[in-house]
Amino acid sequence: MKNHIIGRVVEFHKQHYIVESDNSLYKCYMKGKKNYATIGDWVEVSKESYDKNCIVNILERKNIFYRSEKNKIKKLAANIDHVIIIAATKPEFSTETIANIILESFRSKIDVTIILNKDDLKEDLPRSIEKINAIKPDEINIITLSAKYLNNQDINNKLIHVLSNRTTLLVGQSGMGKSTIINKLVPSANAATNEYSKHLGTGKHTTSYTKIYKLNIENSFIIDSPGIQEFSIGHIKLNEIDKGFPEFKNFIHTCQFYNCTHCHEPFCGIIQAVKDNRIKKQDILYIKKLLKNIKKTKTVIILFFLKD
Ligand SMILES: Nc1nc2c(ncn2[C@@H]2O[C@H](COP(=O)(O)OP(=O)(O)OP(=O)(O)O)[C@@H](O)[C@H]2O)c(=O)[nH]1
Ligand SMILES: [Mg+2]
Ligand SMILES: [Zn+2]
Repeated sequence: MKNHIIGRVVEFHKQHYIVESDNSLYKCYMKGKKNYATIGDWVEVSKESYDKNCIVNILERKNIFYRSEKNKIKKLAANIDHVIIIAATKPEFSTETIANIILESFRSKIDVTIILNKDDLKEDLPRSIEKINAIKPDEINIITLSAKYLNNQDINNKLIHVLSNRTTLLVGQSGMGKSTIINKLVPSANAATNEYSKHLGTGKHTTSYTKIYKLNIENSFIIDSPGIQEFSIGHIKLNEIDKGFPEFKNFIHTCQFYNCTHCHEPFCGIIQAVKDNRIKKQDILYIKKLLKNIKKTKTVIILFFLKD
């Protein structure tokens, strides 16, 4: 199979992919649309011509990060180590969206950091921090910065340690400043940025495709993605999220049923731990907030147990 190569998807456009293999780039299409590849995937490509190659196989993934939109499950990225959620003092951001991204990170067991951008817009800063703190679990760090005025010293002090030695996905609503941060981290990137007021009018985001950039730090990559309009979590099952909650982990192994949903089953370790007050109060409050975002009736029962 001389004309078959293995590479990584480094750009994901609406109709095509760019795959990198041995420092060369290949424009590719997906063979069959059913199980499509996403950014970060390692794939097998059948080389056909200069600008028409076919992805014929997706190699096994370390993980995959999804979002749901109108009951459709969309692949956002694969084989990533870290998610940075970007919010900003302006325009207004949705805490429900942030909570949902946190939940998906828990489900896929990917580390999360939150960046609150545009901290130069001082009058909106305290309220924005308060909004994030209301839904953020303690173990997730929040970094405040101003992408527009970010200098090398800020990058060293605030960002290098969270970006080193991993592939990070930047995700957030339109206008939060994802591409502005990319341009500061990778000056050759030239990622398009735009006044948020302009695209709020049209509902369009500035970045229209997902792309991996190599950082000037060894073994470190960052992914810019188009602004998210809807990040729902219809694809997440309760018995998947629970594994991501540090407090749940200690009790889950005592559930009698391997597929326990911790709602109604007898001999459920979680329900028992809640009854015995062995899950910390602040974690219960946090879990409650997040679970409220999952609009599925089965969570009602656990919410009952998690009453104040
Ligand atoms: N005041 C201020 N404006 C900023 C800052 N960072 C970004 N902006 C501005 O915010 C607007 C949106 O920035 P982008 O980087 O295009 O936002 P994005 O998140 O990539 O947006 P999409 O590609 O649509 O998802 C641009 O006009 C930027 O100049 C900042 O730190 N302070
Ligand atoms: Mg952008
Ligand atoms: Zn259980």
